[in-house]
Amino acid sequence: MPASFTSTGNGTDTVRFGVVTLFPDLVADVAGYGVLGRAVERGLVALDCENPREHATDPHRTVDDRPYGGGPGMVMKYEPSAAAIASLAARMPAGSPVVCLSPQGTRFDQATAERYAGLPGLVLLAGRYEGFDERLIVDAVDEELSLGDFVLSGGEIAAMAVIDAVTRLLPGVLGDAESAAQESFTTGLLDHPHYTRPEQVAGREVPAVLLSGDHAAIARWRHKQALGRSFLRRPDLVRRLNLNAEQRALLEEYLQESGKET
Ligand code: 9D3
Repeated sequence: MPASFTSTGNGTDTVRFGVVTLFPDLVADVAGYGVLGRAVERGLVALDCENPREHATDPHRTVDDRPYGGGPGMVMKYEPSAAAIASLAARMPAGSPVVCLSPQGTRFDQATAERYAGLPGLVLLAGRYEGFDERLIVDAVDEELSLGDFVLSGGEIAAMAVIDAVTRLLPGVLGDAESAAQESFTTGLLDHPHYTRPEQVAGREVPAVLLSGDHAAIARWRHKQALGRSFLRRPDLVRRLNLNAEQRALLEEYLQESGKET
């Protein structure tokens, strides 16, 4: 088979996500909706949870303990989480990296999602409390990922964000229309604004060009909007792009029309 016909490169076109979590029901519930839910139903992705609590050996099934050195919060114990990872690993394809969701991780982005979409499987560690004993991270974790600089109550919602973003990139998951729309994200710009019926609502009109039927003019307007909004809201994205002369002219036009100056 030529390389251009291969998809995930794992030979089965199923990506397996293993999640170590104290809340497996939360993970299963979130995975039941929308694009991800359909991908699971169709066997394009498999989801498999393992709960450290099932690997706690004491009568109280303890998974956390007080931090050495003192201070607030609790730390997830090494042994129950290590045993959960080992159990899960036995059901994962060879070469599935272990990724820990953590505020200390590097920022998750679309490039990371694309890299994971080429793997046969991925083990995601979702912590609670202050996170895992550092020795578990050193011994068992290949990468630490964060969603950004804000505080979540645990790693599960972050793990689901990773699973959702990766799943959308797998062949056959999105329909043709959705796949085509997704490609525009890869331009590295924010989206242009969207409008639907009615033509007038709350005294506000649809921009006339979108009703003109002039497809070239519409494409130019959308590109101008995408450039202008990206420049104002996400200058970091625009700097990375190195705009060509035509794009700089479009951006100039946007800024003039919006009453801002270069
Ligand atoms: C308020 C608790 N903290 C004391 C300074 C630190 C802290 C520990 C554990 C903050 C958050 C968490 C739980 N967060 C995650 O597991 C997490 C996360 C996040 O909080 N923000 C962005 N990305 C991620 S990925 C996993």
